[in-house]
Amino acid sequence: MFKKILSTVIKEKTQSSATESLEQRLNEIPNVSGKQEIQVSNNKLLKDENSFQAREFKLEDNQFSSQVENLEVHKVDGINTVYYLKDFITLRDEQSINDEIYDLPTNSWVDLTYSNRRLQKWGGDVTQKGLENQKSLPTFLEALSAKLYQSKISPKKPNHVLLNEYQKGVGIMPHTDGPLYFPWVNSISLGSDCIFKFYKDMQSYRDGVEQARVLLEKRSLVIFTDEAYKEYLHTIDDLTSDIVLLQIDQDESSNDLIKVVKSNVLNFSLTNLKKQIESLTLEQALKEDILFKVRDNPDFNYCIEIKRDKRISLTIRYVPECQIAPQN
Ligand SMILES: O=C(O)CCC(=O)C(=O)O
Repeated sequence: MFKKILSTVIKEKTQSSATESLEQRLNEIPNVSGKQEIQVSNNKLLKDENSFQAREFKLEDNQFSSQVENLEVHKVDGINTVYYLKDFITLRDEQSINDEIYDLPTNSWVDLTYSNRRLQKWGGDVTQKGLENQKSLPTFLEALSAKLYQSKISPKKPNHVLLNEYQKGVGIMPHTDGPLYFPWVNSISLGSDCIFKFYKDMQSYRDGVEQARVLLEKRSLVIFTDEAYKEYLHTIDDLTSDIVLLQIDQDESSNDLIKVVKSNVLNFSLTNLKKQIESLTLEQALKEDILFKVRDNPDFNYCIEIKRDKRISLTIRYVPECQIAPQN
């Protein structure tokens, strides 16, 4: 019989506490070890390697399997220190990572009582002293960590992963990731696109004054570091679809392919969505209900509605060995 691992229910408190590092509260969650104790008839405890930890996993090769020459080509214009890499993983990788996630022990999930979101943490407990109770990552997460590091995208080899599973319509409150991580977040999206927003502080959020809006497409990697990590809150709205606004200065009867002049998502020029829209004429896109007209907006005249689905994100970070005490 497997040793009972407590299932923990985390209760997030009020809105203001959502800006605290969720990670600090996550340390209440027991780690799921690669080894579990199996009780046999003579009462002796044996150790057995879990299949999810031991099994082989290989990511498919793509343009990010080798060194990325210049991360700056993936920089999101209009906000400092945010990078967006579409198709960081292949379609097949997306499916196999998804399969691996649902093969993990079901007791690794932590349900949030206030939200239709649940999460898992891998790697250990994030503390002032660094990563405690450190555990090796399941092989598929180790493969992603290695890909990020070997491609020289991530300056540190990630040792910690948070999996968030969002049901359709569910997002995450504005928060920062706190000082215990190396300030470089790698976040991969599976299953659904969504819009990710940055705000200066809670007051700006309440006032609806956002700093940036970035489209996260499935299979993409978004990175935020330095200023965007330290100075902004990040959030995903609770919505069943996201609207991307566009400015297109073309005649509807023109046979030319669409050329988007401007969008309200800052990374539009880096997305697959741009490629898809700009492969159509305006007439086609309107006829097929891909684009819709926007009225009474001085900046944008068309929009696209992107329906959400269940989404999983993998937040892949590095926790330094120990925190360096500030010098006085
Ligand atoms: O789902 C995401 O992309 C964001 C997750 C997040 O903000 C976090 O894990 O702190």
